[in-house]
Amino acid sequence: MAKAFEMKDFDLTGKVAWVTGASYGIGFAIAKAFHAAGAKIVFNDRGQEQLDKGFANYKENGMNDVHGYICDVTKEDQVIETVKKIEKDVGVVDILVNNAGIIKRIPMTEMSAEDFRAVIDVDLNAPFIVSKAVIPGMIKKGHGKIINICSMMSELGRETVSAYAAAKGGLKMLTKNICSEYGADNIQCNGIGPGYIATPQTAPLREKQPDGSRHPFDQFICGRTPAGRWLDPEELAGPAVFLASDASNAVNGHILYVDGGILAYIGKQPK
Ligand code: NAP
Ligand code: GCO
Repeated sequence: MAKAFEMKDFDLTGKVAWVTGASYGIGFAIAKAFHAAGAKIVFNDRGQEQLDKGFANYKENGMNDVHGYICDVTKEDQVIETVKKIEKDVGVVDILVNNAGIIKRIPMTEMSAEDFRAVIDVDLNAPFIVSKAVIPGMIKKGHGKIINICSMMSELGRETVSAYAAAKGGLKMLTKNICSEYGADNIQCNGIGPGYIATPQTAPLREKQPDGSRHPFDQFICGRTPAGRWLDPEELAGPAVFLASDASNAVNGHILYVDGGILAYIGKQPK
């Protein structure tokens, strides 16, 4: 018989949480929320300059106790080395968020195989590499939480994002497979599927036009979102804390779409 629910089931105190690529954007917002919930925060970036910018962002938000490492998540040797450093400096990873990601918006017939592979490498191969590196520690510890940052493109396609959609569709299935393979080790692997979030990654889609008008894509997305607006990275915080906490121990292999209703909505009817 499971124990009775308590609010402390949402508490992350004492947990070691690694959010990949969390110097800014969605990863940063999730790391901030985990910190507020009591977790020890680990983040990484590809170079010292980016890492220092990340530390400055955390410091600006009163987070002086985060741990940061230089690690390109596509490089397995760097990832293995980083896990060793985390385990020595902070502790065995309890919560992993595979957040680091890129997008290249190029019409498919104009996209080079190299560009396609580069997106798959960060958005799909890296979550495999990093999850593979942290799962043994989670098994030894007897529990673990993996959260993969999926996308609307885990379910839908659109022009110019073939590589990204292929990666995020694959990430949805990798999530379900980790659930299937390691659920017996008390590891829960779920996804968060953000809608359209105002971060540097989507800045080009919100840029003002030369005549000062709104970007056509900006208008399009607001028409596809019931609330008629872009979402803020902070709006992913609560769902992420839920999936990282004991409150979700019976949730596994699920993609939680935090999209303001985009996937449920045919779109605003033209006036
Ligand atoms: P972002 O602002 O572009 O931030 C991406 C982060 O990933 C950056 O910190 C970046 O670091 C890091 N990164 C990229 N490649 C890396 C690598 N090889 N090794 C280590 N770190 C790497 O993106 P975002 O909007 O916050 O998105 C974060 C995640 O959410 C991505 O997986 C994205 O696909 C997904 N997502 C975004 C949206 C959205 O609307 N924004 C919606 C759904 C899903 P550098 O500074 O070094 O590049
Ligand atoms: C795009 C956007 C999207 C968002 C996100 C939607 O070009 O369509 O970048 O892909 O980043 O993934 O969930």
